[in-house]
Amino acid sequence: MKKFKQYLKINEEVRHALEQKKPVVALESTIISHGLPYPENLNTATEMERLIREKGAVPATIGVIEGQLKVGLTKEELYFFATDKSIIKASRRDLPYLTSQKLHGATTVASTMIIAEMAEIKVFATGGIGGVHRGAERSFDISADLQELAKTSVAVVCAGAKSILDIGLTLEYLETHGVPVIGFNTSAFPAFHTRESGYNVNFSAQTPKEISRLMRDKWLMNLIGGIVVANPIPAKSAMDPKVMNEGIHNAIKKAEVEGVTGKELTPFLLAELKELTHGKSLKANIDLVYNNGKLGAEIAVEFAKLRESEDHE
Ligand code: PSU
Ligand code: MN
Repeated sequence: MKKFKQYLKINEEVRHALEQKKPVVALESTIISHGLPYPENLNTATEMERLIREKGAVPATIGVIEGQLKVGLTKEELYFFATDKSIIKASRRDLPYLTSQKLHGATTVASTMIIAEMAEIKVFATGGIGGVHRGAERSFDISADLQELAKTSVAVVCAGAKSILDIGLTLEYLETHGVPVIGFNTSAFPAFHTRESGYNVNFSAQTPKEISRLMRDKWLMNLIGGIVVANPIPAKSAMDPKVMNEGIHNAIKKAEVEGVTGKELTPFLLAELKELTHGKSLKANIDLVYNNGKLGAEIAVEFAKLRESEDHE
């Protein structure tokens, strides 16, 4: 048995699906504990699971409870992540601390990818990825999500990256590390609340099936690492880029004045942005997460079909 398995706790439904090679979609818990306010966070997490099931895949929300790496959460556990204020945001560096001290942690994109890979889940749907922060040449603040995409073989379906980040540098970083960025029915790299960022994706795909083939080829060729599937926010939910940019500018200024850095910075900017846009960004955020959940499930379904047909060859 692989030694890391002792840390993993995969729930019955997910374990069954994985054994049967059925489609499974991983989901993160930082978005629940630190990305959205209560009760919207709980409703979103619950509805996300429902949407994924509706598309014929099994949702696997990931988080750390009492030092166990949990894959697939119960209703009570979702509630716990949505309401407990002591849960820390846990990225790669935090995992061994949590397991050795038997603590709780909400997993980021990076740590969710790690745990998904341990469980052999290949598709993960979320809101937005972390990236290179504006001013990173001074702060060195580059999200561990990018390093994870460089080395962990999971496809991450997201609505791009928020423009609280330097999107140009984020894309350069991904290019350096050989991470394909695929636009779903778009040539523009989306900026979370808006469908465009002023930057382009590397490639675009029109169907979930095309994306599943790219995943298969990348990993069959042993090109280890992740894939970013950039799925723009639905047009009806998208926000005005002018309003967003102004909000972002003010949020970053405030963070500088208050000296917010490190892992606190992303949640701080997100909360500020919500204030500044009077909750409109919250609705956009939830809509794009659902949109990603649905696409993630469709990709997982196609990927499972591909694997099945290969098993018969
Ligand atoms: N971007 C969002 N919402 C989020 C996050 C990012 O729009 O909730 C979370 C994700 O969990 C992501 C993490 O992995 O923040 C990145 O944090 P940092 O920049 O500290 O690496
Ligand atoms: Mn950071």
